[in-house]
Amino acid sequence: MTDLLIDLRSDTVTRPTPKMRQAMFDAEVGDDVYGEDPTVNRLEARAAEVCGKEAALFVPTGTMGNTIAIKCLTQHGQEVICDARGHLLNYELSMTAWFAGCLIRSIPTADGILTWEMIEREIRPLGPHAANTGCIELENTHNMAGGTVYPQEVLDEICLRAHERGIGVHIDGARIFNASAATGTPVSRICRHADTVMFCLSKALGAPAGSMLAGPKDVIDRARLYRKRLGGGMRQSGILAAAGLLALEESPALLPQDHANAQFLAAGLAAILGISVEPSPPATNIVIFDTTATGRPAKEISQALKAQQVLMNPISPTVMRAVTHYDVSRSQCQTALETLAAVLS
Ligand code: TLP
Repeated sequence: MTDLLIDLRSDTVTRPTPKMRQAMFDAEVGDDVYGEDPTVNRLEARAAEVCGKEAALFVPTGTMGNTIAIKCLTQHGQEVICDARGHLLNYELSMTAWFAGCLIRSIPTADGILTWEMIEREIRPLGPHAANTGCIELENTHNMAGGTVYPQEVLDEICLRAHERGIGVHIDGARIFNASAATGTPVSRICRHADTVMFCLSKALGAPAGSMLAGPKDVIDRARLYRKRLGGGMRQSGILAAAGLLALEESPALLPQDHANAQFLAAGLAAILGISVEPSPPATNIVIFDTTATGRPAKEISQALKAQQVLMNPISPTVMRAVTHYDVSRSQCQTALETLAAVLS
């Protein structure tokens, strides 16, 4: 990427900071498959502590973290309940089916936020025709619904009621630190009643790679074996964990700036004729906007922007997404808005 580009496609595009690169250079390493990488061990212990869980596992990607969590909380042939726009359902190559052997029962929501009332209606006991519900998956923040955040009482109620029914809950917390920054609630409190939580070091937190899966020790012990089965035993991965540790300690404090930039972007987008932003203002760092009334397909707008060095992805024929992160400044957001206005005029 050249520095001329303003890349709002995702917060996955951040490049490691000079401090992260130095930490990677200096990292003490060992063979993590033998449990001998001191930097990975430190990262796993710290991630467990931040999540308020007994143990945590360093995995290469968020997709692998979710895949393993669902496998650990279900048995072959069960159902997994999630929101209809969930990443688990739409962007993970059906790993729930492929690896865990479960079907997803999705529930449409207005804002990506499920409630116990919605979920309870879809819970199935095992019977001659129905597969039973193995676990519930909640996405916090919700990516494609526009970075929305679970109200804590809604999340708690889902977890506590699900447990009464013997059903586990996994949080896809790829951006749980954004949820924490938006609400002022510590991550450990957000996921207190959930069984497992996955969060990404390589999204809003800015590390070059890696995610964490946290949960009870016996679950994480099993998760470690599944990680190996999936080809995720990474040997001297302390090189990556070193950047992850820095991201975990230092990046959460920067997230309010990304959220303010997203609100700035959303306000500017809403002022452009034909564009509507939903939800507005965005709660975190993801801005979803509808381009229908511009009369131009989202894909075409995206291509025209790209020709002017501004990157934003379409997520449907009439909807686009812009994601703020530490590699886009307020003035670059301003330039992106001016470019979009010019493209549409
Ligand atoms: N999200 C990516 C794309 O896959 C859409 C993005 O650009 O936002 N859960 C959530 C909520 C995610 O947003 C993502 C990635 C993942 C899981 C998967 O993480 P990775 O890409 O590390 O497998």
